[in-house]
Amino acid sequence: MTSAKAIYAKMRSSIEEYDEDAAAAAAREALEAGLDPVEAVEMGFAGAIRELGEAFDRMEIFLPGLVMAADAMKAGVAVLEEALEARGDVLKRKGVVVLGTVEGDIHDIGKTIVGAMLQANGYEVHDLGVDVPTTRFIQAAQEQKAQVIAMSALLSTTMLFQRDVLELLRNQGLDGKYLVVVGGAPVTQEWADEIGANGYARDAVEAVKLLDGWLGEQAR
Ligand code: B1M
Repeated sequence: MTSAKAIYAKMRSSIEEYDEDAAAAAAREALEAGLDPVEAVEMGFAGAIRELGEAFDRMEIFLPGLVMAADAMKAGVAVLEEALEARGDVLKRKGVVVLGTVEGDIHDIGKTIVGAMLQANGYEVHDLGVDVPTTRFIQAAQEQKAQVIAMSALLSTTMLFQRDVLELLRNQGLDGKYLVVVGGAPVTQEWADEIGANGYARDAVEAVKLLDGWLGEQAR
């Protein structure tokens, strides 16, 4: 059987080569080899896409390249996501989460991984997608009778909308009704504290731990 290291190398080069089919094939190989889907995303795909982001920053590659790399990563993540979601079927529901990437922001890979991990760990996740208007988070939380509002932001300009959602909750007298978790590359614990979010998660695994700390007990 191919080693984990060799599979991660294939996953990595599929992103560097903008190859969607190769990314999906490498993700399937990771599953067949029994690798953990979340670890496979981090070890195989995520490092490569972050390095391309840095190359983009240095103007060594251009936006179309980054878009094609992201498409390859999405094709690979979609394969792993299915496996994560299948895992979730056997678990008891711990709580309802509305999740989205904030207004003005179309980055969806990290958010999708967080959603898949939460679902795999027993949460009912309503993924609102990307570029989600501030009011929509609250409306969806009310409609779905959610306990948690989860917001992803990848841009230092759009993370400000996380604060807007919290302000709107306060203005509507809904302060404390929902547990609010924020995340995304520019987001920090300090930012979460500053805007009055209930929690911050660095990655998908941390997000599950955080929500389990809040809601896990009620499912037991
Ligand atoms: Co964009 N982009 N991008 N981009 N992009 C970044 C974020 C950037 C850091 C790249 C760079 O310049 N080095 C930079 C932001 C700078 C800043 O503001 N600090 C940037 C920029 C500038 C832009 C544009 C403005 C470029 C332009 O047009 N000139 C533009 C903005 C578009 C918009 O949103 N309005 C743009 C566009 C794009 C693409 C469309 C090309 C593509 C996105 C495709 C897609 O998502 N469908 C893209 C990509 C791929 C990136 C990088 C390279 C990779 C993001 C990614 O998918 N990472 C990114 C560089 C970087 O992040 N270092 C970059 C992999 C993913 C697994 O990690 O998303 O961090 P991540 O998610 C993690 C954690 O953050 C966390 O868990 C996840 C799993 O571990 N997490 C949460 C995320 N959400 C969470 C929520 C939680 C908890 C944890 O609870 C709710």
